[in-house]
Amino acid sequence: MTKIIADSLPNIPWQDMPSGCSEPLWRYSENPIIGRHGTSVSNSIFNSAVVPFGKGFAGIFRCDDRAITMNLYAGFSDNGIDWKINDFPISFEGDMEVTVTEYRYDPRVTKIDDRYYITWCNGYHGPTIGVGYTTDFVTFHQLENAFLPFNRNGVLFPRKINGKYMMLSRPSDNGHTPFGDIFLSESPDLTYWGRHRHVMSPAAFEKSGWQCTKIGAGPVPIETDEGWLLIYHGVINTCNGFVYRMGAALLDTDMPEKVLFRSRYYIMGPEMSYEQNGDVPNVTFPCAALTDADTGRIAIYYGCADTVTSLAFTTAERLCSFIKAHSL
Ligand code: BMA
Repeated sequence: MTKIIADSLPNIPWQDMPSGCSEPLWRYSENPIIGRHGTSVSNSIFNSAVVPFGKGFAGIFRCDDRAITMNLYAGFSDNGIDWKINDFPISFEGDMEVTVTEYRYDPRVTKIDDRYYITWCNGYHGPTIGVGYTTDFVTFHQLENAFLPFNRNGVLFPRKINGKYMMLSRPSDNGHTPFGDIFLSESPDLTYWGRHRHVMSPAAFEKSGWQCTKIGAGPVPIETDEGWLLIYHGVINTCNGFVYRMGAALLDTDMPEKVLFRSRYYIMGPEMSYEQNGDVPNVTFPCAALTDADTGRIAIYYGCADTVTSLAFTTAERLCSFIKAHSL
């Protein structure tokens, strides 16, 4: 049995696996959990991140407003399913050269010590990785951008490894990047990042076509007794445009640049109408996962068609067995 090494979360949102399910993940029956008009100003709410907070949950949401301005909004929930999201975007305190907002999107959140760290794709003369933190989801502090433009999908590990903060990221271009590998960088202080290491490239089309164009880290990696469980997105370019599916890999605990297993088959892709239809069709884009160490349960939050937010479930054991049985 694969064991999750983290806190227990008895109130993790959950639905049992439907009988006869043969997939590694199954969807929440009431998806999507957040509709496009989840706030009074939103055009769409997707690619968002949640964490346990107080007796319930808090989150950082990507809301594109009705001017299609991409920004981050805080939200709160008692059960992880019904969310109340602020009508106003987060405003960060910090160096004004860095806090000036061009655009912000695709947040991830992880708790390290007593701070909830947020990483996101931050417009600073092109997309790069913004970093900030909060302790209360009311006041937000912004640190230096982690990297030079252009970069996306910056995801922090939930603890230091060998005494250093660790971040996955995906160097990119200024447009809808037709390439992309996942890299690992380390930092002593969350300001200066270096010792960059290659982790994974897109797969060869012949071997695993769904992830042959680009890949990017999804939720914060989940620590297990078999390594870091990384859920990621993989993209193929088709005659109808990009299709975003989800995959998973196991990375070495002490050297996360070392890939132990990586799924050849996708673990979920756009199949439901809310995943296939929306502002950008055929996108399933995971940005957060809640875990319960006692039961091994995992609840994955993912954006659907760049329009709404949904929930899917699995267990560490089910997902890791799947990756190992169908490894690239
Ligand atoms: C990526 C990002 C994501 C988005 C995806 C599909 O480049 O912009 O936010 O979900 O494209 O449009």
